[in-house]
Amino acid sequence: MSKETIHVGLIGTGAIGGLHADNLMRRTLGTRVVAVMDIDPERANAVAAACDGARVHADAGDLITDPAVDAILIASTDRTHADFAIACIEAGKPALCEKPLAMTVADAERVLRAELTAGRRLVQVGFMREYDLAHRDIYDLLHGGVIGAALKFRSVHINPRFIRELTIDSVITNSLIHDIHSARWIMGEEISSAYVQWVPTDPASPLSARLAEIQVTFESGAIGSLEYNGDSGYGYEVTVEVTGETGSARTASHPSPSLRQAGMASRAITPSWPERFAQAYRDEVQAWIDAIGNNEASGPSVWDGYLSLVVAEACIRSAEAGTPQFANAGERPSMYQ
Ligand code: ISE
Repeated sequence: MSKETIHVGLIGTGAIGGLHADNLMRRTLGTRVVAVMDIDPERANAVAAACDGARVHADAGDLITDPAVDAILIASTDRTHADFAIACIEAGKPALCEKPLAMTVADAERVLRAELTAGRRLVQVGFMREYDLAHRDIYDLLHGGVIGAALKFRSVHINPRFIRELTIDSVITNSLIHDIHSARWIMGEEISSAYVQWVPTDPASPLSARLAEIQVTFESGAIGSLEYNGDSGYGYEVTVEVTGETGSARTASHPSPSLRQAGMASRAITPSWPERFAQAYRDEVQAWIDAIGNNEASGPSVWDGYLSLVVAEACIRSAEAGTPQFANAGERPSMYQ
């Protein structure tokens, strides 16, 4: 699409939708938001006003097919992502779909089939950690051969405090889905099995999850652990470490400077994900817009979104069974090589 300015329609104007709108309007070259939709009209109107009077649609389908809209950013509630992604594919319009791509493998397969039928990649999935410099450093060290073959992957994902109580299933599909993708992306190979353990937020609600850990094995025989804390009470941190044959690489999880004062050494810890990944979100949407302008696909694909759900469902089965469960990646279609 060789256009000066890519006109984006935004579905979902909550926390992440509002952040994307602000980035698209104020920090991204070659684009503007021309239409928004949200089930909360007040929220939609407020974001539309902040987007120089973008059109407000009451229906997502109308926004997707609006001739003034070139591309769609899907930031609505998780359970709506698959249907909206399919609608964008059927409209022949590129989309950036926030994670997760779907809530189930079956729904992710519907998106995959729609894109394979379309014969071209149209949907990028919002695994923004691929644009985080700390994560890219780990990727570059491993794939540059600096630490030898990878033997172990470890991620630690710490949320400050969740108001809404999350079950182990929703922690897996909403939060740990990031770590599942990071593990596949950085290790460059598929996860073959997963074993889930967790600590309930409330012993009276055994499916509630305050802490969780997924132990994984990779196709090469490497191992991994994906650790989650949903209620740290102190801040937000994401750390990744890869141990290789000749060394290990760990992200500097505190990008802030070290402060020494009054006999103490301290570092500020980001309060939550918008602050920790502020630059990654900007780079993610700039890469998406640039790719659209060059008629290319970029970033995490529908195949990545589908495989993250394949692993997530193996995790959910493991949580139910209390045993390790296999994740079968299947044959990668040539369109995603
Ligand atoms: C949230 O939806 C995000 O995507 C954040 O990146 C993640 O850290 C958080 O756990 C999720 O709830």
